[in-house]
Formats: sequence, structure tokens, C-alpha cells
Amino acid sequence: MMKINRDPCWLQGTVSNTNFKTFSIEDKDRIVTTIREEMSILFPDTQEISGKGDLAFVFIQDEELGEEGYYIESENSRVVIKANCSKGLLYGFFYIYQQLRQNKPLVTGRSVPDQSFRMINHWDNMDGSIERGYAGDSIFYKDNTFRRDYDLVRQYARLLASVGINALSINNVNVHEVETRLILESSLPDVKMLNDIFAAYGIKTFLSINFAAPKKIGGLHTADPLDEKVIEFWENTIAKIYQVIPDFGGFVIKADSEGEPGPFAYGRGHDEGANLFGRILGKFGGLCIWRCFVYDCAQDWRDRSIDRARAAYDHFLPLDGKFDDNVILQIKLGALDFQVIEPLSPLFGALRHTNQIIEFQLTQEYTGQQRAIYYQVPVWKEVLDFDTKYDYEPSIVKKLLKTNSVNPKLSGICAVGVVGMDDNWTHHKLMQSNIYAYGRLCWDNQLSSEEIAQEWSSLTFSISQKAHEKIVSMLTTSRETYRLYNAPNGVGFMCKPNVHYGPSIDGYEYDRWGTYHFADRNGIGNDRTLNGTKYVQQYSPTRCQEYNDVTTCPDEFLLWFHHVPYEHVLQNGKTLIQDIYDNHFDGVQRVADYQKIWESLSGEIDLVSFKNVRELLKEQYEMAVEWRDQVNTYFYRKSGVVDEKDRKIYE
Ligand code: BDP
Repeated sequence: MMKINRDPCWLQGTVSNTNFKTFSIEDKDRIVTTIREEMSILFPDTQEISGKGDLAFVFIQDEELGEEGYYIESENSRVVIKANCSKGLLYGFFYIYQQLRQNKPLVTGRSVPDQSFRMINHWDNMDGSIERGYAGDSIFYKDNTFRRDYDLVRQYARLLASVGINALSINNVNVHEVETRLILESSLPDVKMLNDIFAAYGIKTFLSINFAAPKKIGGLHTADPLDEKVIEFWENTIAKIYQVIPDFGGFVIKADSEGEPGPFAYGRGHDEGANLFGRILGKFGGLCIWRCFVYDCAQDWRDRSIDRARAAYDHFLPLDGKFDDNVILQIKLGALDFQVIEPLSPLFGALRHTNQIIEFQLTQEYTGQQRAIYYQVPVWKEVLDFDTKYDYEPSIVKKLLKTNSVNPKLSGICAVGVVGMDDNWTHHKLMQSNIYAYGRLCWDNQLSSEEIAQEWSSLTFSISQKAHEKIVSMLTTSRETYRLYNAPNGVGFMCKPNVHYGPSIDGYEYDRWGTYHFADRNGIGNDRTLNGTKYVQQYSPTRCQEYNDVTTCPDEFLLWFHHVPYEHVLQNGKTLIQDIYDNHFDGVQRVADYQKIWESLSGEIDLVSFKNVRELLKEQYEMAVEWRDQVNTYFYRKSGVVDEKDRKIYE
């Protein structure tokens, strides 16, 4: 039986106070074996019988359920989980466990996921480091080889499956030298081991690959996607992978981005690049996931004609409809890069004939690096519920992901992973909530931020109702708190270069990355209007108009779209400069309040978690103060405008 030696997160308690004395399950595949094992862990008092158990897992045929949906039926005290496939049974099982653990009634009826793809992208390197990872080393690799801690991987797989995650890629999108070799025969037995552990939990495994592999490890002098030898290299390589791992998911590819090689080097388009992989992987039922994070990262800051925010749309919209049916474009939620506030990438809604998944980031690269509370459901809901206002139905993001994809089954959501070797997985105990929430929200887009936080808290801590409420309030307000003390009004990138932690207001201002705020003595912001870079035109006409007009552009996006004077009056009635001062004082105050709230939970929360969060809140407070003082001082020095409320701003 599986050893659970790690923090079990939301899978901690067992369920014994039910009427289930027996369970029955029809055999089909290895996922059924997983359910059986999980029954013995989570419902230890039940015994398996054949036929009619008190809790029965039954295969049926019901088209509406698809491969993953399930149906719960309850007759007297007997509960039946029905599904077409074992994945559905597995999800139904975890649903029942979670409801019972929360003392909630079992809702009978059908449950089908809203999003087909519910993926995690690991940015793990084989030396054990994780790009933008802040919760310890990789759980998959160390010292340039596989870590081979299969118990740990299995514990991770069950965490993911318990909230419905169904795909993951196991290495960094920036594929360095050693990782380029992951596709070679010598690595495949290890990849297969991981693949099989995840497959037993209904999760497909993908590899990130290096576009230039034919050159780097194939002995060719080119990686041109139309070159015969290159095609042959990929055909052989992919055929070998599927020989060893017949249910392998496919490739994730970052090409022509931030130094990664790609089709541009050979004068080819991204459709030609992606379709090469699509065609070959397709023969084996595999998929090619192609990232749209393509922009010029060697920009001259002096050249005001370039706007990085335009890049993904400019590159990919003309290719709409030109990708093979098993190619999926992976698009970051915002047009820059996982900032605290960014308007939705304009590709959503505009791209109508291409499989698409939206990319989130669980690891808190720009949002506190697992040392601040930053519960992400509000961000995700903002984008999923966003109305692109195109004049076709549906124009809401959560729906159009599917309807604008050629194959709705190849649409959905992915997120950069967060876990590492830290005992609690996520470094900050409260940030386990983001993994839980991510899975739950991908499955059910209707759930609210509060509902998911409540579920997570009650599955994770055995504490009073009042204490749960306090935790939920901290989580659900945390994104706003972080926003208040960070870069103002959607301007983004005021963080320290490279590390992306802590403030450095001008850190990126004269750099090559295309992320500028253009503050001078009169004002600040990016002019992306029709008079500026015209980025605003990439949205639907209605949204374009709204954002282009400084009087209707939402305050939180103001400096993303407009360059305005410090005295500009916001929709909330304040001047921009006063709003900046107020927000930064408020943000710090809110973190101080979190500290008080947390202290009031002393004695209720287990000691390890209590100390973990207490220490990290101290760090968050210090960092918030640093942000407040640097931002306020910077703008006071630029503008010369004093704070109306006469608070301490350093000169
Ligand atoms: C940026 C990260 C960088 C990633 C890149 C990406 O700073 O480490 O490689 O995104 O998404 O946010 O490829």
C-alpha cells in the first residue's frame, strides 16, 4: 500500500462515520486499481465485496458523461457512482470523499467538467532546480537524473487527480542541454515510470522538447521543420517514444521565445513548425501544445514603435485556422507576463478556428514567490468570466475556449506548477489552496472564490467555523491586498530584474524586455491607444472603444492603456497620485491585519502550519513596506505632489 509521508493537504482525514461498510467495483483498468487503493486509504473501514456494495462503482453508457463525467445516485443508504470510463469513477470517488469529509450532503446527479484540458506545466530542470520554483527542488529530478522517489510522485498524482487535473508536462519549457535528451531511448524507461504513475490517476504525461533537438542531439546541421532529415529525425524519435510509452500525451513547445530556438530561424512560420509535430504525434494519438509566448526580448527601449504587448496577437492571429487538428495553442492569460493586473490577452475571442488553452501560473513568480498570500481564484475568475464583447455567441472566455477550438476536447486551461521538495509542497501552507482551487475551478467554472476557499480550508484544517471564516477572508482578499502595494493601475513590471521579487521601480525601464512604465515628472503609463501603439485595436470594437477612452477605461487597467498626468482624476474620484499613495498605505495595513488575524488562530491551527504562516506573514509585511516606501517615494520625487493625508513618505 502507498506510504503517505508528505503533508496530505486536503486528502488528510479518513472517512469512517458513514453507512458504507462495503464497496463494490467492476474491474476494467489500472485506474480501477487506484480507486481500490484509495478506498483503503480514505475509507479504511470498508470492505470490498463483489456485486452490490453500499458504495458501488458501476460502468454505464451515457453519451453526455463523456470520458470524465460521473453520475451519483443514492438509494436509501446505498450510493452508486456511474461513469462511462474509470476516470469518471475516480472523479466521482474523490467527490464523495470530499463531500463526506466536509459533512456536506451528497448531491446526486450528473457532473461533467466545464473544461476539457486541465493541465499543469512543470518548469523543472534535471539538475533539480525549478525555473521560478520557490517551494524547494524538483520532485522529479536531482543531479541531472531522475530522483526516482515514486512514493512522492504518487502522492502528488493523487493530489492532482483528487481535484480533476488530467494532464501534466514534466520538464521546463526552456529545454536545456540535459533535458533535450529526455526524448532519447536512454531516458524513456524513466519517463515511462512517471507516465505510468500519473496514468493510474487518469493524468496524461507530456514532455517539453527543444525545437533544435535535431541539431543538438540528432547530428544534423539544421532543425528546419521542412527539411527531410529533420522530419525523419522526429518521426524516428516520436515512434520510439510511443513504442515504450503507448499512452504518452505529446509535446509542449516554446519556440522562438526568450532565446529558445524555433521556426523563424529558417524563415518558416509557427504553423509550419507546430504542424510538423502535430502530424507525427497525431499518428500515435499524441498532441502538440505550442506556446504563443513569442516576442522580441532584445528590444531597444529607445524605439517607441515596438510594443511587446502586441506580439502574441500579431504573430498568431494571421495563422488562425492553419494548425493541424491535434495542435493546441497555449496562450498566457495576459498579453505580457503573469503580472498582478493585466487585461486579457486579445487572442481570446479573436482566434476562432484553432484549438486553444489559456495559461495561468500557480507558482507565484511576480506575486510573492510563495512568501506572500496570493490566492488566485479572483484572477482566474476575472478572465474566465470576461466578456470579449465580440458580436457572436458565446463571447465569454470560459465558453469560447471550447467553441473557438476546432476540437472542443482540445481546449481548456493549463497552469505553471508550484510544488517542490518542501514538506508542505508549496512552501506557504496557505498557498496549497491554489492547487486545490485550480483543479476545482477548471472542473466547475461556476464555483465562487469563497466557496472554493471554504472547501479547501475545511478539508485542510480541523478548526472552528469562526477560524475557517478568518482563513477564507484572508485568502479571498489577498489578491487585492497584493495589488494595492504593487505596481499601480496595471502598469506592471516594477519588480527587481531577473529575480522578480521585491520592488525596483526603474529596474526594467531601460532594459531590453519591452516592459516599461514611462514615468516622468508629469505622468506615467503606456499609450496603447489608437494614438499610441494601437494595441487596443486587437480587442473587439466594443472593448477597443472602452479601453481607448480614458474616461471609460477601468481604473485598474488605466496605466496599461494610457499615459496620464499624476493629477488625472480616476473613475473612483481620486487623482492618480493620491490613489497610488492611498493604495500603498492600505496594502501594508491589510498585511498587518492578516498578521493579527493569524495570531488570533494560535492554538487552533496545528503548530507546524501556524509557525509557517506566521513567519511568512512577517516576511510579507516587510516586503509590503518596502514596496510602499519605494513606490510612494518614487512618485513623490517625480511629481512633487504631497500626500493629502500627510502620511510618512520618504523624500
Ligand atoms: C517568464 C519567466 C520565465 C519563463 C517565461 C515563459 O520569467 O522564466 O521562461 O515566463 O513563460 O514569466 O516561458
